[in-house]
Amino acid sequence: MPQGALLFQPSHFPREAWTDHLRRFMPELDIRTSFTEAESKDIVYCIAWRPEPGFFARLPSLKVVFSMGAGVDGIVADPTYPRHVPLSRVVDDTLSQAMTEYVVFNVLYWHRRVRDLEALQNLKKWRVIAAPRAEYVRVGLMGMGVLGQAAARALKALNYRLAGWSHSPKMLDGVESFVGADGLKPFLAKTDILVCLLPLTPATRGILNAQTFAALPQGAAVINCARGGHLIEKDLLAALDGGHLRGATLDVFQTEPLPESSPLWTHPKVFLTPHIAAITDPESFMRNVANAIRRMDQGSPPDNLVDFARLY
Ligand code: OXD
Repeated sequence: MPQGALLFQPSHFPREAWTDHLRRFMPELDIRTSFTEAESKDIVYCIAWRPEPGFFARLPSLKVVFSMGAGVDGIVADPTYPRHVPLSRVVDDTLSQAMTEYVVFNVLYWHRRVRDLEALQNLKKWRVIAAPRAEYVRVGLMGMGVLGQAAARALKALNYRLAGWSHSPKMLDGVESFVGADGLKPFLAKTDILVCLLPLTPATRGILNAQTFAALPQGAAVINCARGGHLIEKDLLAALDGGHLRGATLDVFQTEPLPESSPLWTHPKVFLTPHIAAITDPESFMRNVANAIRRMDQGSPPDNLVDFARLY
């Protein structure tokens, strides 16, 4: 029997729909969606997504926080997050599958020149655009964690030439591994389609910048499905407008929702989506939360804990 209540913090999600799943998996759990100061001590479990800074200071009895996403940057951004409280992030086959679909679709989008073909269709122009064979297209994955590895396996099945760049060496059959600061330039030099799946940390913030784009071969494309904070938007626009980059897919932005005034909305070389690359599946997520709480009651820690030294 869980000791204490669970708070579902995310305010812009349909709370009832999400918490109903948890009620089904754990009817005995006291689930709350708000609290007064007097009630704050009851809350020992918390499901969070981008809370206001200072939010965690109001919860003195926390035993665990469950991030509603794979990325936890929006949670650790709160300086009052108590670092002794374990933070569990989403690692789930449904999320990996969704991200893999998004990455594969967008690699194909730039490889098979869908943007150019659509433009021709709009002009009613019949012009053959032949795409190179996949084995000659070099796809570079920045970030070789669970999501990067899942995407790599699917791209490999399509015969792409693959490389991965990561903080520590990751050996995956058919994927050339590049590591750390020294490995970045050689990795970029061999990348026709760059996919960013990195966690957002102080070390990776702004990594998609003018220098990075200049190190890519002429005509490369960039896909950012990690965080808006990775990208220096004005550097991307300069690289697209200057002709060095062929195109970009963006799912995430510095400011979300993307303001109407952003030039990215209408840029002819940008395909953008509203942060939907891989949306956490409520049922699967809540099943995992219920299992983790049960395990904690029996004295075991939850899975997929964030290492606060690395911030992922
Ligand atoms: C995530 C996200 O972190 O959806 O999972 O952005």
